[in-house]
Amino acid sequence: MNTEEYLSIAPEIAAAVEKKLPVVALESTILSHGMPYPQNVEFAHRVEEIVRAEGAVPATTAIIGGKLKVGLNAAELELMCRAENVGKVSRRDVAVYLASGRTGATTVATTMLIAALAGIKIFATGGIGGVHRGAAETMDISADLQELAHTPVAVVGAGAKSLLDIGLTLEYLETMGVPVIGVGTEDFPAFYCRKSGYKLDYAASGPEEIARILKTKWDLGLEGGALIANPIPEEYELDFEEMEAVINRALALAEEKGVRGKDTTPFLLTHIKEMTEGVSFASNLELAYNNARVASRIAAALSRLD
Ligand code: PSU
Ligand code: MN
Repeated sequence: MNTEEYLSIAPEIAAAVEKKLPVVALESTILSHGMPYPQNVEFAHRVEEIVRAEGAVPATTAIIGGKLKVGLNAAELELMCRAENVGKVSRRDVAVYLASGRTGATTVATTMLIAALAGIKIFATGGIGGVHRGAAETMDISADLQELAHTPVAVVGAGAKSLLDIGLTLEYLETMGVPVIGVGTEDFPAFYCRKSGYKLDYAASGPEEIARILKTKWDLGLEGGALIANPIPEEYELDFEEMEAVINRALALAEEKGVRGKDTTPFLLTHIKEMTEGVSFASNLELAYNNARVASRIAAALSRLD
């Protein structure tokens, strides 16, 4: 493999990886295609501050100027947040964007891929992509799930939005051998809600236990990552039934407009936000901050074990 010429890692991050200090990867699709400008700028900085406050180094990823960037400066964060001519880059798009010098925001799948190339093991996001409702017909299954099956990075997320088929998403992860570990809960969380109605097999007691599970998995050479399911803090939780109604309306609108492929997730997110008059946005911010906090603690625990 010849990855050096495509990777641009901030010196602080490269040094931390080298010394096995805690580093937490962060994605940029959440900035460019998941949040409005300029609120996303504040979020981008705040989430990095939270990682630092926990004693870890933040590593936001993106594709800029023909490079896989690991660690963005303020101007680069601004570029991703303005999102003018910034595409949404999943695994299949990576080579096209690099070779043609396009600017792209990284999804969960691509952030995992880049993190692994950079030697980063822990990644915090909001929620993962998954099996969409109606996938039996559309075959719309996020590349995030295949990435979790094959790439050795643990993703800390607040479960998945119920715009997805959560049951099928969990089945898929089981088939692909991806551990799904609840943070202090046996309920798989549904992003805005602490419970999705689906149960998990494992509730970890804390970061140390999660770090031990990850180390064991990777020591054994078991391929792939893990999903660390971290529920939204109670005080920011939204009502499940109300969110279901909103999500159903957004899904109906997507159907009516014939939205397909990679546009589906951003379309649904935008409309959910509009329909909830921004209430869901405040919850979205808080769950992502909480994931960054937990991810940093897991990264620190893993660094102590290594
Ligand atoms: N779910 C969210 N917010 C997001 C995403 C998913 O609640 O911002 C983004 C993530 O970057 C995720 C991507 O990796 O959407 C999944 O897109 P797709 O379904 O097209 O694979
Ligand atoms: Mn899709």
